[in-house]
Amino acid sequence: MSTLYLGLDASTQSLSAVLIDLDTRNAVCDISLNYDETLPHYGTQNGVLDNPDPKIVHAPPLMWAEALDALFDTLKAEGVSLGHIRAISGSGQQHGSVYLNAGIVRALSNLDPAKSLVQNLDGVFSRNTSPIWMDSSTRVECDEIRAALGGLQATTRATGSTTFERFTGPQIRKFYKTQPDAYAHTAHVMLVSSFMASLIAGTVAPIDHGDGAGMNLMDIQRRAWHPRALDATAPGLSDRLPPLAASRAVIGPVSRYFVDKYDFNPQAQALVWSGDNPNSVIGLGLIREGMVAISLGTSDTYFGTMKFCQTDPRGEGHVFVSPTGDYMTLLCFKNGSLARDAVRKAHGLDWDDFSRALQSTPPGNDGKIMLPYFEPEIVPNVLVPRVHRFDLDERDAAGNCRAVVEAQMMSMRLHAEWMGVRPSAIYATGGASVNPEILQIMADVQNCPVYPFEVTNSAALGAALRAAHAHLNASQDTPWEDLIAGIANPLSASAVSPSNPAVYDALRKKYAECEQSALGI
Ligand code: XUL
Repeated sequence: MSTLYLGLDASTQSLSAVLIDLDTRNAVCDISLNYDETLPHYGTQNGVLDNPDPKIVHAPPLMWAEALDALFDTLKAEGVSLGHIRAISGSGQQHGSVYLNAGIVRALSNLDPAKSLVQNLDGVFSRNTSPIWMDSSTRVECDEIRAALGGLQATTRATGSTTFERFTGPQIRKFYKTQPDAYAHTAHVMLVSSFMASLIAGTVAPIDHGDGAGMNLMDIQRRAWHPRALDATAPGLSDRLPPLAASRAVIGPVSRYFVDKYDFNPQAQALVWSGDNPNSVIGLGLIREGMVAISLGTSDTYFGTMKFCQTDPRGEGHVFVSPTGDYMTLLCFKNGSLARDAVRKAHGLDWDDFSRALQSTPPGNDGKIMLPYFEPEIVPNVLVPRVHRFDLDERDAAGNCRAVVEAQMMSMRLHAEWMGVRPSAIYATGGASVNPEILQIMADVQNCPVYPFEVTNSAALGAALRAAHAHLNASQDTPWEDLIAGIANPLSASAVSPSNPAVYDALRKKYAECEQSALGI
């Protein structure tokens, strides 16, 4: 019998499944079900509901439950051996919250396989929609909670991040303030991750430390609910939250619902779920301090593993708990491919021309610097977009191409310094990671090797690996290194080594000074 582990990923637009076979070290199944296409009756666009106020972004939690049935129907119809799965875990888009009345406990423990999950969940929601991470409507509540916790630095030290509009605490506070009756009828507040885990396990699931850290409610050092943060958020909140747990925690066997309906083994274990970013840390193999992934997408993100909990005194970055039990950091730079594209288009270039421009200009760009805030920026915090140029002519096409990429890489290095951990290896993912010139600049600025690493579904893969790790470690010691070998490793043959690091030591100082003078910090 093969040894299968299942990882699910309830992301913004789809529910995905990755099934790994540890005997052959292969992903035997990797499927994704798009909410808009498969479940059009919820009326979502890109997985979210339309709202006249662009700051309000919600999704229907019932849709996620229906997607779970649809996904298992598909897997069963395709003949996937669900009965061979030993353990299941999952990943949820971070920060989103689900509100349920007291009826959920009974509904979960009596899930009837003759009905759908949607029918089983009839009448259990105290709020029909879930605010998700794209919601930015809680500025006032952020200010209130931050003030109650003693300001930006105190909040960051206490919960790992300062208050952010999308984080769950400010969202819960807004719900309590604007719909006090519905809040009073709420017996359980769950995250997307813990809601989905509750369905699989047939009981109210704990929230894991990784996703709990994205709520502004968890004491990041003690990994326990933070009583003052709870008080600052909403009355009676501690009674409405589940316990916190390490991400290797087993909730119990899968619910009978899945055994009877989809032929799961009754002994298959249901694990706690975590957020998509903590899961991706595992799916990308970032299991040791100093291992960093840089994703070059619409926005660029920088995330990595650190042993000790350092928080960002400027409040720009986040600290979550990694599934390895270490800490992980996340920095999001809004002007990623957005800015690279804006420069390319402004000079009428295609991507081959852009690469040629990088090849034809020297590392360090003869001291020409750009601050590429084409859009408001998250790191550093820039509210009013503006592109600044220093010793750089706006008409210099090649100089501007190099300047935007060097700026992005220097900004990442500069704004990750608070972590106190220098990267030893960087895994580059996302669309622009296919460009060797961009990776060379990354390697030079960070002065460490860069490995291009194309993975799809790193969150679902990470969840499957977490399931395997927890299941195997119940009977034998299986280090993360052994588990991920050959599954979540990049190809070392394609590494890009630093060749001009010294140039950037000087340029980084100049870049920091330009940033300080432009932003008045
Ligand atoms: C992280 C964040 C996003 C979501 C996307 O803080 O908001 O990455 O987790 O699903």
